[in-house]
Amino acid sequence: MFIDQASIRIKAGNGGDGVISFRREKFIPKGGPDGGDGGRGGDIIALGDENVNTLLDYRYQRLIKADNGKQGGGARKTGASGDPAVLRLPLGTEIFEVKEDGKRVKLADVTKHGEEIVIAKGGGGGKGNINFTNSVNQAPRKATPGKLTHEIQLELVLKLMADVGLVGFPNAGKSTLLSVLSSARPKIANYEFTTLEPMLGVVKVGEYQSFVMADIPGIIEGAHMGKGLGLQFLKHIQRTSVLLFLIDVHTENPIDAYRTLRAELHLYDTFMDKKPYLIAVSKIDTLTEEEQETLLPELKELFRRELGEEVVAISAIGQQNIDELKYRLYRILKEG
Ligand SMILES: Nc1nc2c(ncn2[C@@H]2O[C@H](COP(=O)(O)OP(=O)(O)OP(=O)(O)O)[C@@H](O)[C@H]2O)c(=O)[nH]1
Ligand SMILES: [Mg+2]
Repeated sequence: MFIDQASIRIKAGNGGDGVISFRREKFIPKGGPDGGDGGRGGDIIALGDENVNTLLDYRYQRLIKADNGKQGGGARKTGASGDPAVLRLPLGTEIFEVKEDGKRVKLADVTKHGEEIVIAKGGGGGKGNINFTNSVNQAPRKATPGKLTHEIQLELVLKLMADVGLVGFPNAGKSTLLSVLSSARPKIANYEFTTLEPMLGVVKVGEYQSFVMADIPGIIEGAHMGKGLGLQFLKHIQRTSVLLFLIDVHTENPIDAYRTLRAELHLYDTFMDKKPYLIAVSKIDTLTEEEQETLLPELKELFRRELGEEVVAISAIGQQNIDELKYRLYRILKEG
């Protein structure tokens, strides 16, 4: 199951206490102080892991604790440090602390594989009585306790990391396109809202280059008010560099369709307006040869006239202009 949001509580380890202890040795009646320091508590660490794709694990783990530091010992022994607790997170996870008043403060954004970020530090160990000896007091009966940590409420939000995000009405052929361009195998069917969760695919460009494309559920008018599957999935294309609008060639009014998609995106996040993009008309294999020669140029001209846009006409199933689309997307990506 794909889960892109989770609430958890975390608690870094407490510091171990420092101890009061005195040397006891044969023939030495009064040994000096030898109480060691407490160990540090374990940290809570976020670790980016490209093999993790969902926040599912965190749905069921409500409190994640790191180990406490151990108390110090005699003979100047420092207590053992507590083991950290490591949260393995999918790349693209944003970590927020939720304060008591409900305010959210961003703590980290996990974007790289292997990247480690300390989310909460373990408490420092207390001082043992060896630290309190001075010229006046050679036998201090003083040690300090380890530092206590407290629980923190976190919210994890996964925003997939992709270069190109697919935007279109349901049934436009988004998943089919991803399946043709990459080795991803999304569910494809001739009904609306086939795709219920986002999926990523790696698109190879030439021998050495590639980019990542994200397929998300279809968008309909009113999505910003929760219609259809709503706009919750748009967060997964929020940080893509390029948007690819896909419009079924049989759409009655393709210009309106494009404007509707734009409006919904805008209502979700005005930043979407600023992203580089490309518009493609899909399923052109369903047109007769004659229609391809008459209707397509008309459609392209319409987009030029009304919006000043150059659209690409493609067929995923018929493999028409798929390479052109790929290279154009790649060029836009490189140019930014
Ligand atoms: N003839 C033809 N059919 C296509 C093409 N691309 C997609 N289709 C068909 O259109 C239907 C919808 O395709 P999907 O890829 O599931 O569409 P989608 O945009 O992912 O749909 P949602 O996930 O519901 O938003 C399927 O029956 C596909 O076989 C194409 O290039 N040519
Ligand atoms: Mg789909």
